[in-house]
Amino acid sequence: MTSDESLGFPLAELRRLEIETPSWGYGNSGTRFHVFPWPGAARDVKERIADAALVHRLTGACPSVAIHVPWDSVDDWAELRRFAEEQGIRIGAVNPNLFQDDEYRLGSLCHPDEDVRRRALEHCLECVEIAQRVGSTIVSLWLPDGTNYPGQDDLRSRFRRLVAALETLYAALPDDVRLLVEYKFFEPAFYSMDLPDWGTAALVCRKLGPQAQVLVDTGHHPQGTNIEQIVAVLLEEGLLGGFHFNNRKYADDDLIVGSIDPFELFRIMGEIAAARSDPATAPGAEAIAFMIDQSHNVEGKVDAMIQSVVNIQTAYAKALLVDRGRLADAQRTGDVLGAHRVLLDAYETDVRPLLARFRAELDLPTDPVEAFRSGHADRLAAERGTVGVENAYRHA
Ligand code: RM4
Ligand code: MN
Ligand code: MN
Repeated sequence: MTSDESLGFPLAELRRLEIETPSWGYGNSGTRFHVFPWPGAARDVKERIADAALVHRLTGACPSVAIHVPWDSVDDWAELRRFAEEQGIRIGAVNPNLFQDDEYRLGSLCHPDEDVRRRALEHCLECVEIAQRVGSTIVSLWLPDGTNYPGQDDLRSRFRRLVAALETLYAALPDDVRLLVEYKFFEPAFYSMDLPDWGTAALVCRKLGPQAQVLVDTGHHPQGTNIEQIVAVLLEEGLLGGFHFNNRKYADDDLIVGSIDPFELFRIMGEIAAARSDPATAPGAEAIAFMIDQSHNVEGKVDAMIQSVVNIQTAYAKALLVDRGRLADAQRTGDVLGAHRVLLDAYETDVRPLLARFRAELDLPTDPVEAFRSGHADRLAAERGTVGVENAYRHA
């Protein structure tokens, strides 16, 4: 195998892009209408971790797996950590679940009742402990709280409760653990969400301190939002903690990354490439946690995950090809179309040969999606069978 440095630019840079996959993307999932069972889909946490490890073996780019508590809960976390390590990966972000309990009808950390708020906070604190036991440095918080009707609750009081809860949580973080704060503009609540947008998340993180940063889920914005500009501003402010990559057409669709709008993915990765090459923003850009948050309702699980990884690498490879010097010149001289064409030049480059060479140099299959489909899919289906799912209401 070639050493990373000898790969040269842009492959050495591409080699440094590590993408975390989510345990929940490997099991059966669906919409609120139905969950279609998939042959060979993972049935328990160990199979989910094994699938994440397989994705890493086929792509060389996914050395960690995010877990959801309690979906992935076990009695012995140290044993789960060892299991992951034996498979060749580590456990990444720990995601608390504040949305699947009857008492969360009116919210969790922002609930009007103090007892419910306390229990929600205790669950988050438990996740901080779990992070330490599994060797993770990220607790990733998505808050489903909100209201459905004007007047249902007092918006300022809810914000106050949110800040108070997060301050307690923040105080419990060990020095090497970051709290990533995810936002979402609607769903499950429809009138107000307590963390609706990047601005609110950034404000809260600023109040908390440097270990709190914003998590951008690409599916959590209103139609037409300029996500790359959010990314640019957060990078400039040292507040971009990580991503949940997926793609959407209308709502929080959690589709394969880059499947609907590959140009948007390129523009986002372009901001990251630019920030990594700028000494002022490089340290923050190096620490971004690139995670996929995707679920597969009508397609296979593992190959869809690999396709997302490949699409992110493709977008990043193109972003690395942007001629930054020419772009800066065009921008300085006010050459609007010239500047735009510099981006198009990179975007329209066929990077498939480059990526094939990259994978060959690393002794990886040149087409990892195909490698799974022809070499592993049938084996997993034979081993695991096709298992139906009772609960069709899991997707959020
Ligand atoms: C949310 C959000 C979270 C994910 C849940 C299941 O919409 O994206 O990150 O964990 O769904
Ligand atoms: Mn998410
Ligand atoms: Mn989501």
